[in-house]
Amino acid sequence: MNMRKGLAFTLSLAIAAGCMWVPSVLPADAASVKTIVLRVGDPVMQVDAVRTFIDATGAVPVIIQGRTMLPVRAIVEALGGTVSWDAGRRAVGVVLGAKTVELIIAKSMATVNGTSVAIDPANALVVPMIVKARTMLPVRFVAEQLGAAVDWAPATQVVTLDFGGTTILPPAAPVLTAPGDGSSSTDKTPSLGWNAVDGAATYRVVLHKGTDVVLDKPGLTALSLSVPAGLLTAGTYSWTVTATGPGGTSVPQAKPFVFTVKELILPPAAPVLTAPGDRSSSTDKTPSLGWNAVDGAATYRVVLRRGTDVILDKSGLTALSLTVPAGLLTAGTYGWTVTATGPGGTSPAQAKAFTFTVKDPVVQPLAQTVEMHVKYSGWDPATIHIKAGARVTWNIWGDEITSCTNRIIVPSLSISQALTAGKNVITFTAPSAAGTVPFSCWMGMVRGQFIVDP
Ligand SMILES: [Cu+2]
Repeated sequence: MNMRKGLAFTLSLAIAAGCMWVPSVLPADAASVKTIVLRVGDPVMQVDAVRTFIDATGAVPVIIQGRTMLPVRAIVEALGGTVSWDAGRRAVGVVLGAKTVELIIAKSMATVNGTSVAIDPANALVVPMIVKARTMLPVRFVAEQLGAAVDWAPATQVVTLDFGGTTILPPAAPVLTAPGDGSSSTDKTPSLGWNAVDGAATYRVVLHKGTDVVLDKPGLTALSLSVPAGLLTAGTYSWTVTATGPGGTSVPQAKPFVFTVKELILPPAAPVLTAPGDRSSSTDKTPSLGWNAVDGAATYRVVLRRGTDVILDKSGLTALSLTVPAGLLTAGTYGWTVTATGPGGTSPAQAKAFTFTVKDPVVQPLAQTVEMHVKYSGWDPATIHIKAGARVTWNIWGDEITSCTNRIIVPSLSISQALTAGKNVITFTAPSAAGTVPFSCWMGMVRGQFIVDP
């Protein structure tokens, strides 16, 4: 049994017996340390070929939050580094060569060469802690930061820190590329992309929603990862990518990228038009245009056309009808559509516009009845007032008809009618313009006239 092994065995006995003082007999050339082997629960570690106590109190590696925790002073010093303790800030400082790592009790973020680094991106509960007055640090994080490749043998609960003599630095944190930081979209299967980094063999993407890990994908060799369908709902996500290579694992991005998934809100459907019925017609020049409400609509827009001319374009409507203002419509045919707008956008218009026809009201000509008697003296009365455009019923009483007045003519209205005793009725439409309309006996002698009043 060689000297060193004997000493180590004695020391472990001493510890078992409860004595606190332990000398360190590590190799002179700390920088050449290749491997450090620890075992959970075992106060003795192996530095290359040398077995030594982890610390003078017999502290042993323990597993907390699935991570191996232990005082790292002996390890760091075995590598030729230094460990400092700032009681005020409860901060442990580790310096090895150009590498400076600071961890603070109960904090999940450490600082590596001034950059803030998550100790365990997937578990914020992995933090430095004081156990039995010993400062316990996560050995994987510390060792990886110092350039070791860390191996964990679950069966034997042995942790091997391989420094390989040559310190291969862990790769740098990858530069994230897409989706852009702070971007938002309705895409629920975004492709997360990053740039390759030297010394990286694989990448690990960790996607969070708040503190919840939504996706944790290690061992990636591609430079992008499409988020599987069904994983994301509307909300804001943050993600980081670390790179792992022979030199260890990179720090994640100091500031995770963030993107927001918006719920895809579809535009509302085209409203169903209700009134006036399609292709209806009426004399109403202020019709009420009506339509049914549609889901997801906040406002509506009515567009009324005559041919291609836009007669009315009203948007921002919240009601389900619009009365066409007076004075806008004249007789003719109109086409109209209604679109709906909501958070999801604007609906299409109806595939086929509804049409309606406005007719000028058929103004029933004024019906007017006038009386005239045929006398020997002539027509009685010989001047009769009628309304322009009126539908005139001319009752001619043949009281005293002669061979002269047995026929009456109204040349301008092409009227020529025999008159007989009793009631004779002539109907005609008065000229639409004011003026006079002469009439006479068929010979043109016995005269009379209508005065057409406007
Ligand atoms: Cu006559």
